[in-house]
Amino acid sequence: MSEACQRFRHRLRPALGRPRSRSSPHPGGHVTALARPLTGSLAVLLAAATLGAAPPDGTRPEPAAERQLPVISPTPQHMSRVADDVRLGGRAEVVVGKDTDAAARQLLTRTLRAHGVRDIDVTTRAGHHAPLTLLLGPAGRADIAAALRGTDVPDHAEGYALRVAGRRSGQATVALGGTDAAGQYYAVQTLRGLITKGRIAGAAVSDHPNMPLRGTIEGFYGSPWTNEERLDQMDFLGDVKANTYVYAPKDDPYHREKWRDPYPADKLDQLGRLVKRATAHHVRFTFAVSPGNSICYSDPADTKALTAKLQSMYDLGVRSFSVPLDDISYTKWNCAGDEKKFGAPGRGPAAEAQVGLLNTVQRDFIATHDGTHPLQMVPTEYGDLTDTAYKQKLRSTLDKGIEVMWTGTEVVPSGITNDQASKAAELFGRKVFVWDNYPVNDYGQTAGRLLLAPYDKREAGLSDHLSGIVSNPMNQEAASKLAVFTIADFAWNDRGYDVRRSARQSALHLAGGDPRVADAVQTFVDLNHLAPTFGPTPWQPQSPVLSARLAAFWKAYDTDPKAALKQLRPTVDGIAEAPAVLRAGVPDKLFLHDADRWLDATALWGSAMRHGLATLTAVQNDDSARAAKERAAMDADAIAAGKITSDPAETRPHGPVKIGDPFIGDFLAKVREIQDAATEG
Ligand code: LOG
Repeated sequence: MSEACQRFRHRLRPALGRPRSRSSPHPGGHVTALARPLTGSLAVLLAAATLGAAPPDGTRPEPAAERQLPVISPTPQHMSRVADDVRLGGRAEVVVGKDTDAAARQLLTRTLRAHGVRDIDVTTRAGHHAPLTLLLGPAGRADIAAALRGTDVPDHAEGYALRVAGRRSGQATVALGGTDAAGQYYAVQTLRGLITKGRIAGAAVSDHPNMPLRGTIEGFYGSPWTNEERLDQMDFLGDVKANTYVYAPKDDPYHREKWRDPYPADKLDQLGRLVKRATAHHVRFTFAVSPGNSICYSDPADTKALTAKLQSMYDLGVRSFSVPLDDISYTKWNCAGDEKKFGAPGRGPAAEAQVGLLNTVQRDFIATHDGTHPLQMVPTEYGDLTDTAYKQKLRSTLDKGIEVMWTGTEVVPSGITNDQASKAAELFGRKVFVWDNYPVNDYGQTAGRLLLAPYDKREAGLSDHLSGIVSNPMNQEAASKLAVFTIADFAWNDRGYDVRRSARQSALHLAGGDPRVADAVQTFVDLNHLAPTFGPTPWQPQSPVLSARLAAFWKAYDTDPKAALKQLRPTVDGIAEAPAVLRAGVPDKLFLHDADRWLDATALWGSAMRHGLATLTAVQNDDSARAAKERAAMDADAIAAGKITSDPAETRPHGPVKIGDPFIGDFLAKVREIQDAATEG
C-alpha cells in the first residue's frame, strides 16, 4: 500500500465504528459519511442519525438522508445520499495516477474552475492541504478503493463508482473511480450534475450503461451538418454519456456516390478535428462508407478501394467503422461479374455478396488494425421482421463480431417492443443495434416540422435484446439535442427511464439550468411535439398540454365564459412569451439559429391567440367594435404566421412551418365563429 494511501486510511479511522450522536456537530456542519458501506433503509436510518445539533429554535434540522439529491441524467443505476453536501471553496487537490484518463482529468479541472475553484493542485499524492480532495482514476486504485468505502463498483464496461465524504476536520473527499477510462469520464460527468450552488451533493453512485452503444447516426438525407454543428454534437454526446457518433450523411458524395474517391485535403482536415474532439469526450467517431449503389462485389479492386478509404480514416485516428447497405437495390447487380459469381440477382445472392465483402473487411482490416471496435453494417432489409433468404444468409454466414443495425418495424416505428427486438435478434443471429429514425425530419410528412418530443414508446427491457440505440437526428443538429438527450437517457438505463423526468432534464440542459427558461422550452416543445410515421398515424401526439387545456377551456366556456377566459390566459401568455424567453435565456446559439423560424411563428401564433382571447372578452362585454378590432388583429397575425416556411437550404422537403397544429388553428376558427355569430345576432 502506498504511503499516500496509508495516510488516507489513517485519516478515515476516527469516523469508523459508531455514528455520531445527534448532539455532536462537527466543524462546518457537514455530516460525516457512514463508517461502513451500508445499503437500503439501514443506510438511510443511520445517515439520518448522524446529523448535527438541533437548531436553537427547536425545529429539527432536515435530515441529510431525506434531502433530495439533484436529478442526474442519464438516470444512474444506483444513487443514494450518504453524506451531507460538501462546499466547493477556492482550493482543491486532484489526485491522479498514471492510469487516470486524460479526458476525465481535463473535464474535472474544467468543472472545478467553472464553479469558482481557482487554485487546483493536480498531484499524484494526496497532501490534504486543500479543503477538498478529489481522487480520480481506476476504481481499483488503492486510495480510490478505500475512499469508495465499499460503494459497489459495477463489473461492467464504462461503469464507475463515486462517493462524496465530508470529514470531521472540515476536509472533504470525492472518490471518482472508473472500471475503464470511459467510466472515469462518466464519473466526472455525474459529479458535474451533483454540483448545485457551489455544493457537491453528498451522494454515492454506482453506475453503468445498459446498452454498449449509445448516441447518434448522422444518416439523414438533405443538408449534412456543418463541422461546427458536428463539433457541438461531440461535446453534447459526452454530456449525455453517449459513446457513438456515426458519420453517414447521405448527401456527402464521398460517403455514398463517390465512395471510392479519397476525401480532399480540406475535408480530411475537418474530419481529423472531429475525430480529436470525439475522442476528448469518449465518443467513438464511427466512419461509415456506403458503396452499395455502384460496388462490384466480385471485383477485388472495389474491396481494396473500400479498405483504402477506411485506412485513410484509421490514419486520422478513427477506430470504429460502418458499412451501411440501406436504401440500395438488391434486385440488380452493378456489374456482370457479380451475376457470374453469385447468379441471378435476388435476396439470397445479394446477402451472399454483401457477407463476402463484410467478412473480408472484418478479417483483413478490422482484425488486423489495433484498437478497432467491431465493424457495423446496415442490412438492406433493415425495417421489418419477415424472415427471408436475405436474413437467413446474413444470420448464418455474417461474422458474429459484426454489429447489425435495425430500424424497428416500418422504418419510422411508432414503438419498439421487447418482442419485436427479440425477434429481430433471432432473425439476424445477434443482438441488433437500433438505428432509430427519430427525430429525423427528412421525409414527406415532416415538412415544416421540428420534432422535439421526448423519446417514448420504447419498452423497458430492450437492453436485453439490443447492443445499442443511435438516433438519426434532424438536419438541425442543435434542435435535435432535445430529443437525443432523452434517447441517450433511455439507452443508458432503459429500466430507469421516465419520460417526464427526462423531458424536464432535457429542457433544463438546454436552458443552462434555469427553471424559468426550461418552462418556456417545454412550452415550445409542446407546440412541436408531433412525430409522424411513414403511415397516416403520428407516433407522438401533437401538443398534449395545449390540446388538453383548450379542450377544458371550451368545456368551461359554455358555462362560465369569463372564468374560462381567465384560466386560459396564462397558457396563451406562455406561448406568446416563450420565444422571447428562449432568445434571452438559452445559451445555445446554434439552437436559437435552428429554431429561429419556429420561434417567429410561435410568437405570431401566440399573439393571434391573445387577440382571440380579447375578441371573446369583447363579445362577452357586448363591445362589438372592440371585438371586430381584436379579431382583425388576430387574423393578421395568423396570416403572417402562416407565411413562414422552413429553410429550403436546410430541410428537404420544405414547407410552411407548423406549430401546435391543428389546435391553434381550430381555436382561432372557433373564435371567428363566435364573433361572426355575435355580429349577426
Ligand atoms: C434511411 C435514412 C433516412 C430515413 C428517414 C434508414 C436505415 N435509412 O427509409 O437515411 O433518414 O429513412 O427518411 C431511411 O433508415 N430509409
